[in-house]
Amino acid sequence: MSLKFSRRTFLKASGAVTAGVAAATTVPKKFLSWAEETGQKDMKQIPTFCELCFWNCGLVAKVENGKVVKVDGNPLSLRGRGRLCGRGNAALGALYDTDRLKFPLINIGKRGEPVWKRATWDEALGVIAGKMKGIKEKYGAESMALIYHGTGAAFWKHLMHAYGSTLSAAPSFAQCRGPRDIGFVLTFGSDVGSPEYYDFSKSKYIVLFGSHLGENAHNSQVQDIMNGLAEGAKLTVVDPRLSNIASKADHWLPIKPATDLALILAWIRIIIEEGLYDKEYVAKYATGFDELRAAVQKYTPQWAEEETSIASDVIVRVAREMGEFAPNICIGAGRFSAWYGDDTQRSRAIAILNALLGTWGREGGYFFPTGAKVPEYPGLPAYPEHVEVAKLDEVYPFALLPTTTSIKQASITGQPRPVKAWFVYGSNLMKTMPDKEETIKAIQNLDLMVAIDTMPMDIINYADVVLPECTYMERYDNINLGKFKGASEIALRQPTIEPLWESKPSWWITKELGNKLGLAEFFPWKDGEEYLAKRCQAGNIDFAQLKRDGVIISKGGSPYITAESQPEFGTPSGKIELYSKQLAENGFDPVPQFTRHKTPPAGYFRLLFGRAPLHTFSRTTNNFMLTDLQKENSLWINAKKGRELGLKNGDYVSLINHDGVIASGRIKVKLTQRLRDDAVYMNHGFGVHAKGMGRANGMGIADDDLITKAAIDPIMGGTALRGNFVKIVKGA
Ligand SMILES: Nc1nc2c(c(=O)[nH]1)N[C@H]1C(S)=C(S)[C@@H](COP(=O)(O)OP(=O)(O)OC[C@H]3O[C@@H](n4cnc5c(=O)[nH]c(N)nc54)[C@H](O)[C@@H]3O)O[C@H]1N2
Ligand SMILES: Nc1nc2c(c(=O)[nH]1)N[C@H]1C(S)=C(S)[C@@H](COP(=O)(O)OP(=O)(O)OC[C@H]3O[C@@H](n4cnc5c(=O)[nH]c(N)nc54)[C@H](O)[C@@H]3O)O[C@H]1N2
Ligand code: SF4
Ligand SMILES: [Mo]
Repeated sequence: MSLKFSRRTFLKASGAVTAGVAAATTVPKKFLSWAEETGQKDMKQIPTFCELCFWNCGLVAKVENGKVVKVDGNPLSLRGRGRLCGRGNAALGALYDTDRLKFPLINIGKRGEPVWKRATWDEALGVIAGKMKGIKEKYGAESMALIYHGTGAAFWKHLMHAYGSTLSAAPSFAQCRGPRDIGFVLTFGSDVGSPEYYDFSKSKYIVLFGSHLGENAHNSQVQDIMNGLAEGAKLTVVDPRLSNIASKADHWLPIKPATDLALILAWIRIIIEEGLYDKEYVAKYATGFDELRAAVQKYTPQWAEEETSIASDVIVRVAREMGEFAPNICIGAGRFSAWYGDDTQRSRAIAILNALLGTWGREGGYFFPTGAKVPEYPGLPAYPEHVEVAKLDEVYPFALLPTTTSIKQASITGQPRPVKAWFVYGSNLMKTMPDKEETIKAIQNLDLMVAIDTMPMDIINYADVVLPECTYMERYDNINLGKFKGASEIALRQPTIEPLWESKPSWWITKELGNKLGLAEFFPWKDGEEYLAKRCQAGNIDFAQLKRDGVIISKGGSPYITAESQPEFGTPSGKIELYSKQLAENGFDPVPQFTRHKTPPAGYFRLLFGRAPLHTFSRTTNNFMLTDLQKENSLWINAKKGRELGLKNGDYVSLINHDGVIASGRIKVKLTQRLRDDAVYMNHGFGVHAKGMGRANGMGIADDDLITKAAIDPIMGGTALRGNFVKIVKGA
């Protein structure tokens, strides 16, 4: 295997533009005097940040008599800029949900058919520690895996490392961003960050594939694109569905699903053949231009029209517009990219298109971010030496991080080495990973399964022990570092009230469990506050200011290429790789090539899904402030096609997939002209099966019930979720 890039090289690429620390910003006075102005003198205002999705916008909680009564955006936060999205405003609905997990639980029944016994923390952690010791003795510490999503996972990673395992994976990689990240790392030697390094507000032209911004409600990014459009940026959106952002576009290209790569390759060809690319930029920064040119010759506009159903003259016109506005153009990399199985190659093609147009490091394209660092807690002992055992992701040579896909496979087969225990932190795997049967099989093979969650979600029913974490409004978490244009952000999560019921923060749970495992020396901090204060002190960061303002912003760094600020590409050649030798050496196409995907058989539709603007996956589906606004999902069907099938708006139907799997529950029909007639569309996150989720249980249908097939991206192990076909069954 010749995996030439490493986390270090890619960090180096972004480190090149790390800023010096500049003058600190403070909260405007008006903002601080809010309580006085409104006569609420007893009202405390505590800044922290949101965890209702991973944008982590800064918020300020208004707390009266030990109760949070309101949240507002923190004007200093670079992720929110004083605003919260609809979900972020519903913090009280997450905090005061009476369905929350309140006590540790031990399953005295079976996995999948639990019988819960309420336990004390001491008892629950004792059971886990006992099992962990046994597993380490029998199979080695590396047989224990952490599967995670969210800020609090940092403490769990620390515990795992101290115990001796480095095995951790996130569905937000293999089931989400992984293909995009790897496609860009292979091309530019850097991923596109989170928040993405899009310079939308300065763009003259924007192209999006899917990326339904506005429904995908990442706060500052939505603000940026709207600012860009207000300033006159032109927009092309490629999407089989007229998404909200497509409705604002100059061109909506309702592409045949699964054919984006054909369109991108045709665009690459036109841009090369018509000489629309940035010749100086390509000559200076890129390698492999001639090989690229030769490899895309066959992808003519006429050929692409056949594949994509987009008229060839439209394809040519948009390519020429891109050339006209280059380099102040941002061709979005997307975020959820685990679509069809060749996703790394599609993402690479998007990266190549950006490279040809010279958008990397250019105004209105991709900016160079400014990063910040906070030192680790001082004086911690070294982690036990990591003994190299068989790599789980050997078969996916460019899986930069271990994947849930490989952990699942190793849990079932014991190959290339056994995985015998899972900690699942903040990840509702039953809805998140494709092929539930297989996920259940993997879990049934484990010796220990622990879920750390805030809500009684589907996943907890498969756990042996459930640990109730308090919500983000009640705890300290690890420091959050953000890289932005010309500024970095250090953000603090701090409790706005004491944890409710017997829920506890992760810093506490991991410390107690660490003590029981004989690892006390790895947890020397008295509490979460002291942990954070010491780290800040070690980095000369004013912790008092951080507590008061919620964030510390440092300005500096050059966002664009200038004579003094030259890009560094963390690829093996040190250049943008239009042709990838690494891919060729590992048996993959060095320049992306099109392969045709299956289309739905007669009577079936392709199942497409996306985000509900006012929900985050399943994590908000029980939130009483949000269920008021949307309590179930609906099934979008092309109006003409729907009428042919005898369907009316508001009818309830059920769905069966190509493998004969029937989704439980029913879903409301929405007939629309905003969707092609070969696909149906729904919001992900609904159709929650867990009984303890009072408001969410049984509302709508779960896309995940129907995703039984997932092509695996051979390059990095991502599981493609959009290769499933469904039939509509009337009269549900
Ligand atoms: N409100 C809200 N916002 C969220 C989240 C949330 O849960 N709620 N989740 C966040 C997370 S983790 C992520 S990863 C992002 C995901 O959000 P995105 O990265 O924007 O997801 P996409 O899959 O790119 O976009 C969905 C769109 O892709 C279209 N689509 C389907 N198939 C195809 C195809 O073959 N080609 C093309 N061109 N388009 C297609 C669908 O019609 C839909 O409009 O959203 C984030 N933002
Ligand atoms: N079918 C299908 N599968 C998908 C997707 C899809 O659209 N359709 N989307 C994919 C994408 S883009 C992503 S990013 C992944 C995300 O999938 P996951 O990693 O599963 O992330 P979430 O769905 O946000 O996880 C929510 C879980 O975290 C819990 N939780 C919420 N807050 C906290 C907290 O503060 N502490 C703890 N300990 N737990 C908390 C919730 O109760 C819930 O159980 O799913 C992927 N899988
Ligand atoms: S985008 Fe909305 S849900 Fe996500 S962190 Fe920001 S306010 Fe919270
Ligand atoms: Mo995601």
